[in-house]
Amino acid sequence: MGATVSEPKVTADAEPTQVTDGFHLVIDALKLNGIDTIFGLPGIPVTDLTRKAQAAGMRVISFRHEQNAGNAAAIAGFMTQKPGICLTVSAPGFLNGLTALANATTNCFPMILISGSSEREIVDLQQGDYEEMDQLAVAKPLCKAAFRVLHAEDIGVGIARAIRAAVSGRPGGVYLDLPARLFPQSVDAQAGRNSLIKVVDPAPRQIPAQDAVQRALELLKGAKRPLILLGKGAAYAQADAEIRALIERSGIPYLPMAMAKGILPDTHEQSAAAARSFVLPGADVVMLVGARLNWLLSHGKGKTWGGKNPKDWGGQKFIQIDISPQEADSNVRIDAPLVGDIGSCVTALLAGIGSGWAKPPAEWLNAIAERKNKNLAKMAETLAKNPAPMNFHSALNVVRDIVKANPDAMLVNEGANALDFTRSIVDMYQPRKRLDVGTWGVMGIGMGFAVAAAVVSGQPVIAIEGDSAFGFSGMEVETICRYNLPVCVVILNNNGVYRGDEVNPTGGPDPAPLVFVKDARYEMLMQAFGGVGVHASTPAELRQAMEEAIRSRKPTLINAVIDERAGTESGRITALNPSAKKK
Ligand SMILES: Cc1ncc(C[n+]2csc(CCOP(=O)(O)OP(=O)(O)O)c2C)c(N)n1
Ligand SMILES: [Mg+2]
Repeated sequence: MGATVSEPKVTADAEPTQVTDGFHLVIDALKLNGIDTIFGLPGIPVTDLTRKAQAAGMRVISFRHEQNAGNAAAIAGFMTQKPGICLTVSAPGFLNGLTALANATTNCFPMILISGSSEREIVDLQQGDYEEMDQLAVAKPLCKAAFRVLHAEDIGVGIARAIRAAVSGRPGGVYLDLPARLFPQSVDAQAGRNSLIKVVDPAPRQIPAQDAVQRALELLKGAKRPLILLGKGAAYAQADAEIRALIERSGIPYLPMAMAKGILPDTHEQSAAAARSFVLPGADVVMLVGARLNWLLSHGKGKTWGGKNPKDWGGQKFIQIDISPQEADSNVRIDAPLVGDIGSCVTALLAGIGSGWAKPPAEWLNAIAERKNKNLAKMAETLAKNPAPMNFHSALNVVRDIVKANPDAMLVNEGANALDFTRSIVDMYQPRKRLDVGTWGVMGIGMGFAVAAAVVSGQPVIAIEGDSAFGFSGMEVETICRYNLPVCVVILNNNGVYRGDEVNPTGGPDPAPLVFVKDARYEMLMQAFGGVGVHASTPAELRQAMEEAIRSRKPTLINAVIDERAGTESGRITALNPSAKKK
């Protein structure tokens, strides 16, 4: 810490006193809590904070747009269980970061958005300051907690509260407002050091109640057609060995949600992913592990779950493991809520299961295996085709092989068809390797996630991007080149949103709203900043370029040309889009 204390200052009585200031206290407080990276974008009033943080040994990753810095911070939080830090300037920079903060909160990713802000007196009287905005008030409804620090002596408490709020209980986004005037405030160095807090046990375990564990076990024991559903909460929990033991010792088939893929390898024989539409309506007892019954699971009801009408419940009984006591009954009745952290809950269930647990009835397991094998054979047949031009399947067949050969690589994924096909075709082999659009299905996470994935893991990153999806964060290829990150972006380029063959029905000169410039040369964007750009129109070209990218670890962008007629409107979520449903 001594390194960040400024020069001795000579006071009136000529006694030299060591002083520190707001800048250094923020940096010291973060470092004291093991936070070593800031994702951000400099400008008034945080320019010096980025400089001083770098000088103090922190990794400072500067982006081209705050939303991407925010997404990077959020996914760093997901990967590490430590809050990712996003640093922005006031008003517009803050607002640019806010989308990522709200998305982080929705996805239960721990992050802290730290924004500089303008003069309180002027902001509060609305007298028109530079970048004037009451940022705390704006942020509050969109995140888990929001704090402002006015005095340098309170920085330690402010950072400690922000860390606890971000990672304890259900994780989420926290806003920390640091007004410009805070940074230059000077404080006696010793008093400053004493004001900092090293947060003890920031995410305390939450042990489930024994009667709740019993209730869950009894329900499981009586099940004829049990199913386990793993959500990204299960991935976040880093209880991989316990979860695997629970699944293997109980013999219960499981389904991973997109970001839970890889907790167990997707090739695990108990994975029912290839028989999803069979197991959801067929199961009689479903245990949710860190998965919410939101739209991604059709709210636990309707046809997906065997109900006759969209609002009908399917008759399953549910066990729900969740850290939030408010989650149960949010959509359908939860018969056995199990509230606690996932590691503790799964450990308690394992103890109860013991060694003499009877596997689920063979009838159920055989029926799943039959359905699964049929669907996998059908998929293999489709993947073996080699149409010209390439389609999603023939391109993703290559990606599937590359990921299999490089299971340590991180996989980032966004788009509509580009997302849905990748999720179902590309198997994952390790936990927390797949990072995607999450709960909101938001476009724009791509390059921010890719940068953070590379910075945090040190592993190669493969980003499978729809051409529309890529556009939301595409300028960050410069960031990828600047930091020389081992990121291989593959754009599945079908000339538009969902597909590229739509025409303006009036015959007028404007293109249809969903299509882009035809045959755009996205690879040149990467070349512009010194990276490798490849135009790939066959699976062989794609394979060669991806292999080379992984081998060389050079920033690479592969423009994979996909048949512009290949996509479906809205990908797999046509149910939410009435016009697509009609087609
Ligand atoms: C922030 C945001 N804006 C808009 C959307 C709506 N949206 C969903 S998918 C998508 C793009 C799909 O096109 P592309 O990425 O090219 O994937 P494709 O289906 O063509 O493979 C858009 C714009 C969104 N999900 N998020
Ligand atoms: Mg597209």
